[in-house]
Amino acid sequence: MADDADAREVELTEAARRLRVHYMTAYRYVRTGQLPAARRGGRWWVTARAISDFRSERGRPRVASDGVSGAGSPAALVRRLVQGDEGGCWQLLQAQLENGREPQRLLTEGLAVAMRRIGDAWAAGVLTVADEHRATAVALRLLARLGPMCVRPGRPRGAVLLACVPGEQHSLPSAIVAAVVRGAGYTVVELGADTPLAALEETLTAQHLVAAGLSVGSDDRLEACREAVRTVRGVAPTVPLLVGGPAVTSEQQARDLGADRWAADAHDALVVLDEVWADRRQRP
Ligand code: B12
Repeated sequence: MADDADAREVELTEAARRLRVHYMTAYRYVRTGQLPAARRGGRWWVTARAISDFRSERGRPRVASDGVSGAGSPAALVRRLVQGDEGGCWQLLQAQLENGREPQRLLTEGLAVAMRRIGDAWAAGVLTVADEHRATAVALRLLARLGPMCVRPGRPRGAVLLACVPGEQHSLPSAIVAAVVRGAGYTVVELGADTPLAALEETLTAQHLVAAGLSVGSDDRLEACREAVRTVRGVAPTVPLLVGGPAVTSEQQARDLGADRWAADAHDALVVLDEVWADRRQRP
């Protein structure tokens, strides 16, 4: 009886509710190996036992909650990003690489976490828009260094379009997705920040795609996202469409925007793309 109840699985959204944390926090626990979960049907599943174990172990530190431990805590990275100190940032990241940390992880659990903290500090009025711009400029150069290191052996997997919706200036989130997806063998057609609808149409007609992805950074761009989704559907109705970004925090929200799939971060985007790719290969 007790074993059955322990083994019963719930979706990660429900696990987050039971742990009283945001979905993205629970997701990061999964990603950093703190909360065991299984992926099925594009969703994460957690056993009741794993949730209660997590709760009871919560007091005992295992790894830093953001997955970055040892040399180069996010606080140090945040400080150097805001100072515009690229050399200092690279020193921290290089120490992590020498510690055996994967470049993909440094992007999604190092740089991304540091940038999110900068966002929280901006929202709290501690940092300015200028600080955000300075940090992003350095982060993009660090991405240019780490990106090529993300390449893993394997066969080429077709082309994926990635674009920020019209008016969207948050370029780093989708640039990180592009680096990780490119590293996994996909050809990424990366259109970057503020992609006009006409450029989307032109690329969709010119390119045979495995999938397309739209990135949205803030709520004021969600309407532009709906319009971009309509444009993609109009030109390439059979191309699977993913939506993600700081302003899209759930599968349901992505589907409400008209997309087929959502992913919380670059790793999840790769899992979803591999599912889409495998699915398309099976269809005649
Ligand atoms: C730097 C920054 C800026 C810079 C951008 C500079 C640049 N060239 O990129 C500037 C100063 C321009 C800016 C402007 C604004 N910003 Co700003 N910005 C940020 C900040 C601090 C970092 C962005 C970043 O790089 N994030 C880190 C990356 C890596 O994000 P990530 O979510 O981990 O990315 C992963 C996933 O989202 C996913 N993903 C991303 N794209 C895609 C696409 C697909 C298809 C898929 C499947 C997955 C996927 O994978 C990524 C990698 O793992 C964020 C803080 C934050 N939490 O992100 C605020 C933030 C995004 N900004 C915010 C806001 C409100 C604004 C402004 C509206 C402020 C204003 N009033 O002017 C404007 C809007 C501008 C616009 N829409 O274009 C809010 C958004 C809140 C909301 N939901 O609306 C945030 C969250 C800050 C906060 N805490 O409130 N910003």
